[in-house]
Amino acid sequence: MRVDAITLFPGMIDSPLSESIVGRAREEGFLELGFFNPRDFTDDRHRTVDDKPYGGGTGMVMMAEPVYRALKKARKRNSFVILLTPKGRRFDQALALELAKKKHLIFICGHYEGIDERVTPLADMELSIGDYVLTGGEPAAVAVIDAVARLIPGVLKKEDATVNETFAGGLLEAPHYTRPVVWRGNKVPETLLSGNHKLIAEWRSSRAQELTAATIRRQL
Ligand code: 6GU
Repeated sequence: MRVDAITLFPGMIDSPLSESIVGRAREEGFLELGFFNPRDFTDDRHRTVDDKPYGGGTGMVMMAEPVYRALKKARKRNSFVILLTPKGRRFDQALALELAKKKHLIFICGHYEGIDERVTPLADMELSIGDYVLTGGEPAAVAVIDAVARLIPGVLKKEDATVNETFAGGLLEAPHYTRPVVWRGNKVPETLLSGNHKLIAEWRSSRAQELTAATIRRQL
C-alpha cells in the first residue's frame, strides 16, 4: 500500500512510523510512505502557508492554494483522500479494515486553527480520532496509518494475524502474562500454567467476553 501525507511537519509522522512494526513494514516494502509539504508549493519569498482568518479571531488558518497544489501532485487515479479534522467521522477498527483495502491513501493534515474550508470538498472523507483537540492532524494520521498498516497482509506474523481476526469479531483479547510465574506476590492464573490447551482456549474466550462487556459498559 502507498500512503502520502500532506503536512507542514512531516517529521511528526515520519519519525514515529519509523520505529517498531510499521518501521519494519516500510523497510520490507509493505508500506510506502511519502510526504508533500505545502510550503514547497508556495511562490512568495517567505513561502507563506497561513494567514489571518477573515472575520477576525485568534490564530492562523492554512491557505487553500498550497494544500491544493500539494494534493494535485500527490494524487493518482486510485487515491482515497482523507482530511483529518476533529469534526470528522470517528475512526474505529471497522474503518481501519475498510481503509486497509485501498491502494493509495492521502492524508491532509491541518495545523494551527485548521485549513481554509474550501479545501474540504477535495477530500473523500473527513476523519477524527476522538473527541478532543490536537495541535494538528499529524498525531491523528500516525494513529490511523498505524492501525491500517498492521492489517496489510504480511505485516504481522501469522500468529498475530489470527488475533486480529478476533478483534475484528468485536472482542478484546484476554490478558497476557509472561515470566516470572510469581511477580511481586502476584501469580499468573493457574489455567495458563496447566498445559491443557482446550482449557486455556476456554479461559481466554471467557475472559475476552467479560473484558469486552465491561469495556462497552464503561463507554455507555
Ligand atoms: Cl484528526 N485533528 C485534530 N486537530 N484534532 C483531533 C483530531 C484530528 N482527531 C481528534 N482530535
